[in-house]
Amino acid sequence: RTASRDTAEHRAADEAAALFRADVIFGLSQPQKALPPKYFYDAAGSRLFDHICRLPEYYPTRCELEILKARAAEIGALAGPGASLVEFGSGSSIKVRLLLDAMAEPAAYVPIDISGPHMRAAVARLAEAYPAVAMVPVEADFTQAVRLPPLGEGGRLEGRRVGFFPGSTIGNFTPEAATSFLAHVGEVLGDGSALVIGFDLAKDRAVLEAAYDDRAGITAAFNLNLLSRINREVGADFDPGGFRHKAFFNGTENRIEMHLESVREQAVRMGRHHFAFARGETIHTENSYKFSVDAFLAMARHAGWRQRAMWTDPKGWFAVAALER
Ligand code: AVJ
Repeated sequence: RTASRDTAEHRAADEAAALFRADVIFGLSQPQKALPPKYFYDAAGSRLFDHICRLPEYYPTRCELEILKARAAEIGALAGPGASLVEFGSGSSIKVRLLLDAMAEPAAYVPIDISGPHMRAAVARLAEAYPAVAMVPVEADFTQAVRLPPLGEGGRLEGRRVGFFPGSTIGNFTPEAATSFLAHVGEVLGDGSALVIGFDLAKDRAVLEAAYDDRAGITAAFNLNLLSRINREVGADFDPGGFRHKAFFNGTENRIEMHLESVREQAVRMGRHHFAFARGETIHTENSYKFSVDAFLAMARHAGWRQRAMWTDPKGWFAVAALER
């Protein structure tokens, strides 16, 4: 270990790698093997996800953009002048432009994302378009406790703090975990803050299943990329060709489930660990919960948020809530 490697940044990277390894070993040791969906987003996975958002079957992005465009002025008004926008899981930071354009003199944009390089590239593009807005990227796993950096003359974020959590990423959490996450976001943003949050609505099974199993196979590639990432970063020997993408709506739990199904009996090695797969056995890689407006609002209320506004697209497929505390 050289001195130059021993920087805070490298220590953080080593820690993240150790956590990834531990999460993989834990997840693959369960009776129902499972992996956390946050690990989809390495460089290749982030690019595949951006592709998913443009697929004809993947309606959430288009529906949400339609709502945000129609309601941008209202969101700008509730933010008020000089507000700071904090985005949880910012990815390519495309939707946020609609909000920044509608806000009066936004003070700062604070994207929080687990995929550092992808986020920094997006922030560099944004900084050019919004030279007056302070760009404060935070490379962090927003499902863990995050602290906002101090900002502004008083060492605090200026203006109102407006959280932005688009895309129905809240649907990755179980309802219990979603409620505690919403409470955590409330503590991070503080009293007097607002939260603009998108969530996906229950709808026809065929529409849902097509959105998570597109004809071009991009969602399949996104799901399978997780195995290549584990091979590369944790030193496993998955044969991605030995698994197939599976996505279905679980009507009891109101969620799309994604799995990777082993097409044959096989074993996977990871250092001294050894994971056996029966033919047809799956790794559960993602839940994407679909909500009713009432069920969503019940979670938000339990987490200490009040409803300020609730909007849906004309088809009633997706919803955006504006919450306050
Ligand atoms: C980023 C969690 C909102 O659940 O729709 C898209 C991820 N997975 N296609 C979703 C995803 C497969 C997406 N979220």
